[in-house]
Amino acid sequence: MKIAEIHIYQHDLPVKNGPYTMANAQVWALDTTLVKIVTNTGQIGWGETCPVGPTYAEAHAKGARAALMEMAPGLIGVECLPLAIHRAMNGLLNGHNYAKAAIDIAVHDALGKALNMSVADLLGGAVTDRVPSYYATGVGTPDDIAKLARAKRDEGYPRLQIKVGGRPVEIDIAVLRKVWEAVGGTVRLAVDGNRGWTTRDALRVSRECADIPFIMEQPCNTIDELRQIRPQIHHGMYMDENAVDLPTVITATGTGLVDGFGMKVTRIGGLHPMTTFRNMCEARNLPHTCDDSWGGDIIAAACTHVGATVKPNLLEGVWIAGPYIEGHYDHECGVEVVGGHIALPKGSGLGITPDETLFGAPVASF
Ligand code: 0XW
Ligand code: MG
Repeated sequence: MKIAEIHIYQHDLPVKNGPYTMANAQVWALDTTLVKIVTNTGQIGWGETCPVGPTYAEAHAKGARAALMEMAPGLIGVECLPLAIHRAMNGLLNGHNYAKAAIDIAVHDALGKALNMSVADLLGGAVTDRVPSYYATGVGTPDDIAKLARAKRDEGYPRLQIKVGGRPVEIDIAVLRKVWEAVGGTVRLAVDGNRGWTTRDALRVSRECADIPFIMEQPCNTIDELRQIRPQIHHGMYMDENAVDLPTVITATGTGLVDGFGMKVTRIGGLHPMTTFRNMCEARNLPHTCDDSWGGDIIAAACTHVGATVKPNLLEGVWIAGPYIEGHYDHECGVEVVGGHIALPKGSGLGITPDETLFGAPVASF
């Protein structure tokens, strides 16, 4: 089964009650990119990539489409198999994992549908049909975030991620104290600086909140800064934005730099490298999330399928943008968080049939 056609679409996803605020980004609406592949046997597969604005990661929506257009002509005729497609993509373009991920997801969807297997089973086998999610607050005031934390805990989320950074660190400390007062001990906590703290800020938070058992996610901007604070902090530390590829993950796990990861399926290049990442984490007993930066039902399904294959005690949760956006691509089987958990889509491939009319005409076809 070979790739015969590639179609690229652009679609806007408005943020519910926007903006969504992080240390380095404020987003009102997201520009997502969808990929439809058609094989020489007529099998269709869908992929997606959706950077959360242009400042969160080294990625942006127009860059994703440009990279896809650069690769697409050279992918026609390539076997619709994950390893073959990654080798072909790497031979056509260096880097740009987040664009390659859209093709990778579409290939897994088409392959699963052709074999009548779910993507989770293609990736090694689902160990559950319902994965835990986590709720990520925006950056907000102590009272607002404590109230939100209580509401989301009550909704059934087993884990909360509190966003901090991009403002005086005293406010972040006040938020963490208030959240602990509100939900302490009843839900797992991550504190995500999204690269926004200096090493000075991170050390101060860890010292002044030593009694609060949270993990620190991507507190500072660079790997060198993480290395610098690592021996001095009282909290476990996870890498998110810096984990841009498998070589970086190999070094981070091999040198004991971090205690786990916030991992994005598109940042690492799609489900094929995500499976290698999952296996490396299992070999080193490191917990991680299965997320993406943003996106609709296709990305949400991809994250849920790989999340369902993770050893349960190592799965920190599957984050999807569903609770923050209106509507679904698949009006019947859209991926949703219910009671803080996500049901694994049923059926073959991703288990999602997007309503193509939502996306309009392709911006490019090959
Ligand atoms: C909470 N997320 C998974 C979604 C936002 O895009 C940011 C991200 C993170 O953990 O940094
Ligand atoms: Mg993060």
